[in-house]
Amino acid sequence: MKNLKAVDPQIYKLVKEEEKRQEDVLEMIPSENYASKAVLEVLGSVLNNKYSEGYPKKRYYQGNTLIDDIEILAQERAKKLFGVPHVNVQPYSGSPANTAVYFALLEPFKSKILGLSLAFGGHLTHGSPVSFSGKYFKIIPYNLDKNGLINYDEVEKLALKERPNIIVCGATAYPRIIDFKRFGEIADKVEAYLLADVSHIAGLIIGGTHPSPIPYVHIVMTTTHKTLRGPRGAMIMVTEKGLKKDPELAGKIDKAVFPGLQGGPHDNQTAAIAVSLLEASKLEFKKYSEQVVKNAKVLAEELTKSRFNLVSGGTDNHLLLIDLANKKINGALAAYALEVAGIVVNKNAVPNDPMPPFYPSGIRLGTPAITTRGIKEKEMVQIAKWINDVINEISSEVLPLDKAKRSEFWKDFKKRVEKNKKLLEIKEEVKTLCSKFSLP
Ligand code: DSN
Repeated sequence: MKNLKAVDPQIYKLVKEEEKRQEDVLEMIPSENYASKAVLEVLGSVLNNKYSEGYPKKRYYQGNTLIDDIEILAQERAKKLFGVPHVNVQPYSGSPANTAVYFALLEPFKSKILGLSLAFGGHLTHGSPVSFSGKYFKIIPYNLDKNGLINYDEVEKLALKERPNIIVCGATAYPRIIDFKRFGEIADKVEAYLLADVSHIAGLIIGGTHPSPIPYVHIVMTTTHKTLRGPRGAMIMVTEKGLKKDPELAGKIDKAVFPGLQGGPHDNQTAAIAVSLLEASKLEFKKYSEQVVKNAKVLAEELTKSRFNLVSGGTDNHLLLIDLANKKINGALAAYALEVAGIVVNKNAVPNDPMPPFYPSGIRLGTPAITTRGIKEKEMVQIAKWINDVINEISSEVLPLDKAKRSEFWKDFKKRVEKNKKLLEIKEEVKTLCSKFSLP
């Protein structure tokens, strides 16, 4: 990055520091990953410079012959890999992609969306009242049962009662296999469109470690940067079943993305999606996907041995959701202390969480990024031990229930944690482990 260094030393320095941070810590936020050098190269290429409103062979600007080839390659690779007849690779990211699906199929202030509520692991765009999805459409949220599992009978009852126009299946914090077939039957019964948001598990679906929704749903949306390990971005896929229900579906989706919602696609992002789809078609990616799940299962077993309370009792995929109530530690405090020790996770609400979203009772952690580094079961045992040690180390810390006292407490807590000897020792051990597993 010699040019960046010369032009903007401040940004250069920050990027280099971030590179070092990413090298030295265990990135365990389950939605994060490390894209390959090839993906990063094409993101930083001259493709950034082009405008190409429209779709291949139907552009509003000149000079797009090569961009057409790139977008067609991305489309063809996605179609082959997922087994779908139509794909749109232009959405800037997951939220705009879900927005486009709703705009294509629903009427504002009238249509109903049945989706997993945010507090139980759904995404903001699945109908949270604080997002456009909850403001512009009528929301029918479903929750998880007391074991932290989707209760398909309850979803069906709700669907029969409310007759939603669209049902969204998919989550951001659900550690178990999603029964897409069952969702398909429910949607068919009430004649609703069924959208699978597989952003978290797309890489597992490609790798064969999570069942595919394709035969059962009408539309599949995925971001491209989580388990799929590509650039930031998203794709909307229309299935055979979708085209059978609505022969106009592909056109409606495309029109909703452009010109409905977006302007010119980010062509460097499109090319990077194409590259990551090629990478995901290789045997190594299948092995990667299997290792992601193996690592998560070992972590779940080891943490359970240390009396961590895993929502749903374990994991089938890449992530774990831990309710820390029995450890008497708030999720926000735990996430902060873990970061000081070099283990980066996120605080997260747990089902029926009595605490507010900024100070939730749990943490969410996952294995996609550390598995990309080459970390395997043996290291997972050590990582579980470190997590347990960190939580034990802060076990006397109690977040004040009185809101007014919280900011003072936070300041002191941070100071205490940042100079905690044990945490700083773990940080060094984590760094040593990380030095043996280089980034792509
Ligand atoms: N921010 C993503 C996640 O962490 O799951 C969802 O968009």
